[in-house]
Amino acid sequence: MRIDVVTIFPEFFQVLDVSLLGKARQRELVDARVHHLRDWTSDVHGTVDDAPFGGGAGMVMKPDVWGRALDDVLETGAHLVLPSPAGVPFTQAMAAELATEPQLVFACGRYEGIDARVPQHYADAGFRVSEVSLGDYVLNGGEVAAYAMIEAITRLLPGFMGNAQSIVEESHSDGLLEYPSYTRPASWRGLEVPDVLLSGHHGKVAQWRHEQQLERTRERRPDLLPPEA
Ligand code: 6GU
Repeated sequence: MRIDVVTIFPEFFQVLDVSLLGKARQRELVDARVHHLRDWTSDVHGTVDDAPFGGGAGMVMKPDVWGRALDDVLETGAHLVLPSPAGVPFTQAMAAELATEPQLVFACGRYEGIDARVPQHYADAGFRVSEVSLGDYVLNGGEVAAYAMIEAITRLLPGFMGNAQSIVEESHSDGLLEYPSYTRPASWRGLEVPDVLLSGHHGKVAQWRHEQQLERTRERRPDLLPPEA
């Protein structure tokens, strides 16, 4: 998979060199490239933003600069992703869909966002375009959100993870939160591991874990459960 990131803070993405994602890049499973938006500015100051039409606080990123950048970076069949607190919620299902795309281009906005004609133009030009939010809180810009999405997406690529079963069993892949996990010692600071996990009875372990998933989900994320019959 090819991933391009366009940002005014390319140094944020040094994180792409480390961890499992760094290894995936070394193994050429992921070809990730980071671009500096200012490379596409046309004035000596490298201006990327301007005051909003209609007035109001903050600055808006200029469509002409973004247009030159994205014209250069988007290849045929690319999916353009714009991280934004005003986007649709990013989910595990969306991560799985994006993991099947040949090229993802993340356009990281700062300030009050990118001129709204930019996503409109690339959608009109036939690209898939998604404005996506991580959740109901505000970050200073799209960079941290883009990295979170890149991590969620790339770990689903075939061959990325050593243990495919750990993806199947984890939180959200079955619509429920994950069950609690324990390791040695069986007794720690007066707290005991649940007996059933020491029983060696695989059927009972599976049943207990499913009950724990339901209980946790009821408690922490009732919105994930189907409405009660
Ligand atoms: Cl994707 N961007 C910004 N700036 N803030 C956010 C977000 C994205 N998701 C949640 N908050």
